[in-house]
Amino acid sequence: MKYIWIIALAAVMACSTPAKKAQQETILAQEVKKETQRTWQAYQQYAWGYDVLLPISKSAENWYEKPLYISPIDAYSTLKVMGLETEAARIERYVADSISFDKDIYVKVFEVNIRVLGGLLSMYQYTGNEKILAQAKDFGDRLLPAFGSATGMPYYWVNLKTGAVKGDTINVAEAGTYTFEMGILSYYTQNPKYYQAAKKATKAVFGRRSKIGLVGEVISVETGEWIDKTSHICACIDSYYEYLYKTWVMFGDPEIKAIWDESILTVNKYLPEEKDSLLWYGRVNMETGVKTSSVVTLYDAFFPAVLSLSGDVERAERFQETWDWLWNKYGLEPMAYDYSTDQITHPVYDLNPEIIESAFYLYHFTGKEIYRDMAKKYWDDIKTHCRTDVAFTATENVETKEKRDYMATYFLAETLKYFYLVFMDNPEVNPTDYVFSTEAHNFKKEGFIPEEIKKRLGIKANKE
Ligand code: DMJ
Repeated sequence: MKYIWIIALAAVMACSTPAKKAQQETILAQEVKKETQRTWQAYQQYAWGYDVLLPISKSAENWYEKPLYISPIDAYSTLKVMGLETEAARIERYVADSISFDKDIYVKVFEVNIRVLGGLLSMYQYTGNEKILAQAKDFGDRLLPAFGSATGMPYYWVNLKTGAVKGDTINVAEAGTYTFEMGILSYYTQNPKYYQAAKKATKAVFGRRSKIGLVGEVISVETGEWIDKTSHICACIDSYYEYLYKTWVMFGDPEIKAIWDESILTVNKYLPEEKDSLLWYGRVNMETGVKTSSVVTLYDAFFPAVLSLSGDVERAERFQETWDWLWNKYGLEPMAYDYSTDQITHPVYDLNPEIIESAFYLYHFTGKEIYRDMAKKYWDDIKTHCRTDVAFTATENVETKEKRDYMATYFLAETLKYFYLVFMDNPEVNPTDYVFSTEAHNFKKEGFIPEEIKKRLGIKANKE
């Protein structure tokens, strides 16, 4: 009798904890991987040691007077996700043994935080190589002087060698997109100072919200005065919102959650606008909530991903429909578009990932094939219009499809990664088990122990 009970109990347990389905590469995922290998080969052949590949002239470019190796550091996690071990190992060796950030150059704090620091941290997550952590810590320490302003918001530029800063006017994305990378750095180094500096910057933005709860676009880091009071979710603010939610998911900081809760309500109250049955998020004055413009940017397509992650799948699906409509209108997405006049206001497409990222999240959370079909269409269009004989390149104009000689570092870090993942069956790396940085560096939640997070990041429980 006892045995029957044990067998029955085992059967119930087996049913309640179904085994995870094994991941599998579909034919499309294999194609994306092959294209990634081809593109990576081009970087190695024409641009190794430089920041960026120029795929048409088959040459290379640095962002500053000296290289920061941005493409390989940014690309590393994509190569790992695809199982391209030899390629990834070469980057690891290079970063561990051959590079130094002790360079007398001013760098853009926001851009190098998401690309270089984020890339180094994901490299450490994958390798456990202490030399990589030392590089990440060194780089984070070189960024920290930027946060020494009167408000706690970072200066636009910091000199990696001297710690000198300049640029006291920044946009909100540049002020508040640090808690994720700096939080991970605090976790790995067991020193809260990085997270605390980043959180202070985020709180400095939120603390200056208007009476109706909106933030503007551009702010002075020294006085905290708003220089541009336009509120939106477009480029220049976008990732501020993204990091509020992702910081909560990753670290469970209740203070950041409270900021997200209040912000998302306000955003959804003042910004949405329906036109011809499509849902848009426009621009309004932060103090009055009155609409000032209907120009949107392709960056805004990050929002369905964040909405679906936060549980608002219905709104996410509606907003993704809008971006899908715009993509299909031109066969690629324009950088900026006015939905009232139906005019492109900036025609370039720089191989950006956002719409693919959102298709991936929505496919994951809804299981609806339409999202994979969307991604397939984007992939076909990018292959048709942006593929070169060695890699992929930006488009000068989405109407003429004229090419431009530049492959942004996020194409390897984000765009190709999201294509690969949306085409995978049951990907191991998915938005339930991992949190993706704004640059798509994927961190496994399991690797961060809640009690340790609190200690290492200095997170206090909410006051009741
Ligand atoms: C990426 O560098 C990051 O996602 C950033 O937050 C904004 N978008 C670009 C790519 O479009």
